[in-house]
Amino acid sequence: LRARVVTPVPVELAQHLLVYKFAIDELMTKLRILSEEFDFVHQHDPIEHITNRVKRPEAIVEKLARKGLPPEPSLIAEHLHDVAGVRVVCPFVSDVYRVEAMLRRQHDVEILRSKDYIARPKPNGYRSLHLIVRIPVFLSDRVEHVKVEVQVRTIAMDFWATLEHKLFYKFDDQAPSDFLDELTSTALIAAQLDDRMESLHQRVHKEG
Ligand code: 0O2
Repeated sequence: LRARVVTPVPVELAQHLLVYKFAIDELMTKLRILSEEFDFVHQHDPIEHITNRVKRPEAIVEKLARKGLPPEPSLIAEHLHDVAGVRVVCPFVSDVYRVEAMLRRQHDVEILRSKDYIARPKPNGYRSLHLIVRIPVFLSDRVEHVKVEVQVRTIAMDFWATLEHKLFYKFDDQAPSDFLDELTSTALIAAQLDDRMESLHQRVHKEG
């Protein structure tokens, strides 16, 4: 078992995190509307499912410490991009870019950063589209512009990333190289599966 380092969390930090939950709520509503409306118009839902999480306060304090920063709530907005996280799982690769395009068209969603690990997978084979977006959250006395990390990926990418995370974690970052090679080769299989499913999807659209 991994030894857990217990990190003290200031009370103000927990309170500060509420606005990240609201940002997730806003974005979830936007994504649900896009999913339902696109399905209604095109008889195809580009979103299979969506999950979300607010980073645990302990993990925030640890990440700030890794960057050499104290656990000050005022430092979070500038230095951490993934306090609020939304993961959108799509049936096909074309849907990943469709979801991105639909988000880009929303005037109140600013896309601050985009990393395309599908076009350029990580060396271990990890694929996903990562967006850092900023959306307004209307509070009782002010508007806050809050960052959310959005990971958009296919079912196959999600399957691989979820299992890779589980398997890698067991080795405490010290996995043997043949194990890592095998994991990377399974990522290629997932990518081939996505390509073949995409071809079938295109065929259904042409012939259907
Ligand atoms: P968790 O628990 O998912 O939050 P930054 O966060 O911006 O400082 P970086 O390196 O720019 O760091 O982030 P990156 O690589 O764009 O995205 C980090 C997140 O992507 C990770 O969050 C994972 O969710 C996911 N991810 C990136 N690489 C891999 C990978 O090789 N395997 C798996 N399974 N997931 C990956 P966290 O913070 O690690 O964890």
